[in-house]
Amino acid sequence: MIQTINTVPYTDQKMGTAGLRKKTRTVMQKNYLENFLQSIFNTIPDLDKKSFLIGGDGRYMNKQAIQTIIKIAAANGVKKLYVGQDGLVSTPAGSHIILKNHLDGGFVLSASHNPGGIDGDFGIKYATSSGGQCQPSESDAIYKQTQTISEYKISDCPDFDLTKLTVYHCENTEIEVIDPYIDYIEMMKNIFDFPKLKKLLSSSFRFVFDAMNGVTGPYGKKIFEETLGAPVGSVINAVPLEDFGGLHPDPNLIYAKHLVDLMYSEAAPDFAAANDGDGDRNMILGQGFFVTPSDCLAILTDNYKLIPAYKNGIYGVAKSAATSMAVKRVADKLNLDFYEVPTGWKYFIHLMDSNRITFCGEESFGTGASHIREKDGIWATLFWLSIIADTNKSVKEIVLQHWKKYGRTYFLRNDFENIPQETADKLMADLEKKLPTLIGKEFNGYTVSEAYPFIYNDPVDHTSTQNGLIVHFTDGSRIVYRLSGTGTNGATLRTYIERYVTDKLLEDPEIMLETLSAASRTISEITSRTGKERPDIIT
Ligand code: VG1
Ligand code: CO
Repeated sequence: MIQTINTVPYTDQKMGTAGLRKKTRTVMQKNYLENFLQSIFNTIPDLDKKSFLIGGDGRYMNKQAIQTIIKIAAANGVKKLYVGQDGLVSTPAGSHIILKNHLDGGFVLSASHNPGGIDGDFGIKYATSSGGQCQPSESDAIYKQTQTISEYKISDCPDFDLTKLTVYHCENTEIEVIDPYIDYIEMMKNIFDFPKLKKLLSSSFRFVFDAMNGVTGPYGKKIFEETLGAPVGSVINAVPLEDFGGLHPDPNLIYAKHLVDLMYSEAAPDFAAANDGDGDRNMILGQGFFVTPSDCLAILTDNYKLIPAYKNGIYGVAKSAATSMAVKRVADKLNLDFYEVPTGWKYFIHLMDSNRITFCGEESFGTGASHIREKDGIWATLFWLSIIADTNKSVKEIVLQHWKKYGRTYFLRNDFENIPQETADKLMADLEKKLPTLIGKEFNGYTVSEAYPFIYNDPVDHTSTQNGLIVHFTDGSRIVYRLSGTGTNGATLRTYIERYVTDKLLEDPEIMLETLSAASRTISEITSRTGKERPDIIT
């Protein structure tokens, strides 16, 4: 039976850089999830002809939320739902399932790399038939609904057992529990040379894949151990846990410290990769060596010919504005088209759909390609393994060779967290006004050559001045300022600092960027406005 429940709106359900992301306890409030879901369905016509995917990264409240989505979708007359077995699906595999089956969209329940648990975060990435997250015009329409919603529809059908691969019915909706792994693995086999990778992983090559207790555990086991022959135990933190075992499932030098420590120790294996909670981010490490995500994109692009799916040529490449210019140097050399977009993977979708790019990436540990419409942590890992299998070089040798050829872009992201929203908004507004006056001025020896807000117009509905402020210096260095759209504690100011050199290839990035980082603080007046002398997190 379908029930119509009266409700009152929540006014904070605006989607950010990657869907709706909130404290778990916020989402647990009465009708919070229901309102958001009904608001989405209110914007979609002809639901009786529409099919959606549901799954998540296994975090706290996933299972319950899936049952709620099923009941609300059924009450709204949705034709069919595909649900990942055990409620699991990684963000990249979800994108593939939507595209392969021509679904009308999907709900990936994840706050990505944010911690889980009742005191952690919860999130919903709402994807459309594009296979990627909805566009700003679509999230605006949904947000409007959330502000005026007065009722939602829900079925009283029972909870379904999602451990079995079977078909259920709720109202007129068919619910099929699907294997969330098989199609994704098949796609990877079609991109990479699996026999060659198998030779590497079943040799004496020592490999670790850290799933950080997120959803890529089972994917990693199936691909690296069962299919490619890596020794059992190569995939660590491989069981998706509701609280990620207390880990902050963000693959970077700070939150994956256990892995970094291993890679800088005597016992270091040859190669390690980590993925975030929902499997779209990656971190690549060699023995005593860390690859920055900006370099990762540049190096993968430079090596595209080694991969069967790309050997006959690729379209162009794109990066978010905040990402370093390293990939641009490769694009120039290889004569590939190059694009720069705002932060957030949704901005790459249009470039992929129009065959303008094949590879893209963000400095926030995201690399991917047009096989799907999300970034893809396992894809990046397989790509690195392919380069190693082909060249027989270590990670460090591969990166060093790249720097010798192209120069090195030192890059750091400084995050100032938990700033009162008003303070952060005022800082950015004042800085934007001040940009023209910076030109020609010198800060710690760096002279500003250009300063402007990043504006993106492709397609036109992406236009926004909220995409960051960019300051260029005469030596090619850059600073980008922007506010995070995924945080759940006040505002986070991110400053992205980069400096390009062709000598001094093996220095410490913090030392190489020290004076430029200090200049970034002077320009933004961060210390006088927030009292923060130093960033809270440097990645
Ligand atoms: C951050 C990153 C951005 C990334 C987004 C989603 O957003 O900076 O590059 O696309 O997270 O990543 P923000 O607005 O906080 O800077 V994930 O792994 O959630 O999908
Ligand atoms: Co993620």
